[in-house]
Amino acid sequence: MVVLANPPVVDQIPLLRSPGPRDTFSGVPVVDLSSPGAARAIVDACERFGFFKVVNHGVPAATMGRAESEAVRFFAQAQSDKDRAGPAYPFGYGSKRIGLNGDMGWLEYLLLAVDSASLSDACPVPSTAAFRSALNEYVAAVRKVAVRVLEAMAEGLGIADADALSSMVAGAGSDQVFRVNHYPPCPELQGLGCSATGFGEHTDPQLISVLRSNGTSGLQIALRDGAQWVSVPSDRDAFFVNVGDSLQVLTNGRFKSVKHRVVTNSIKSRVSFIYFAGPPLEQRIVPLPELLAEGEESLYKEFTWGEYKKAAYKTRLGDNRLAQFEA
Ligand code: GA4
Repeated sequence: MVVLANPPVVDQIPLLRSPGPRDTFSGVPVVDLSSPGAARAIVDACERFGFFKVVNHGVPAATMGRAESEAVRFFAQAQSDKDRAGPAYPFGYGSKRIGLNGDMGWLEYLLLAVDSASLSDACPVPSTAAFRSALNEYVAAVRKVAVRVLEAMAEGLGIADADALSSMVAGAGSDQVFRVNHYPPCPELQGLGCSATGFGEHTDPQLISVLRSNGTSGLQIALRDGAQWVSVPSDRDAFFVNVGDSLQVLTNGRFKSVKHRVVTNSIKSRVSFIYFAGPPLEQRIVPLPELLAEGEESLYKEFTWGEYKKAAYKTRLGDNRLAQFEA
């Protein structure tokens, strides 16, 4: 067997086959959030893919654009200036290292805490007024989108309490995290047929994640339980929603958390914002009683979000985090 070493610049970062036009997924479900059919469409998309795109969400393009330009300005700084905003854990700037257990990706990022509807005061990054206010405006807007999506989802699932899901992530003490990712291009790999892994395959632990990126593609989702990876066409005007592990449990497996990853581009940089909607640490994550048929039992052992989060931080990115909680 011939083992080829990675080119030095991407040392330690796993390589992926570069996506081609045939990998493009034309079947991403599109939910028009302003339409009366949204509730049904969300449930359908969550059952089929655990993933969908949201249009007519009402967030002004200027809100997204301003946050993006400020992020680009932040990442364009000298490395020493960015490092001053680190380390990434618990919150701040990080580069290449993801999590605490050795995962690496071709990216730099900001991991930020959200309190109520804005960045947490306890989180000093970003420190410049312009970047902070742009992100606060964005976070307030994306959070509303998450709430509307979860309200429509509850309606589509036929749950009597319209706020059953949304209140978990928007009520007092909810655990909301915001992430700004920058995937620089990796020109060294151009023409080699392979690309650097930007963010390795994983599922998100929370209820849902709401993503917005610039016009550079790179996001891939797994179909048929990981048998096929497809590329999601980028759309800077839309949001993309992932079902996370906690929502999988709340629906007793009716919705599946979607495996996804990011492949870097050899020419263009990708900037993405992801809002992770999590419940308070003490929230019990168990199937909603209304979603259990008579006699149906939970597929999972009971746990709180705090317990799940703690366990998640001991795992590697690609691990099946829910496996240890299966009944
Ligand atoms: C995946 C979703 C979010 O980006 C995140 C990630 C977190 C991190 O980057 O610190 C984790 C990852 C994510 C799941 C498993 C653990 C924790 C990296 C990692 C290896 C912020 C989150 O909440 O979980």
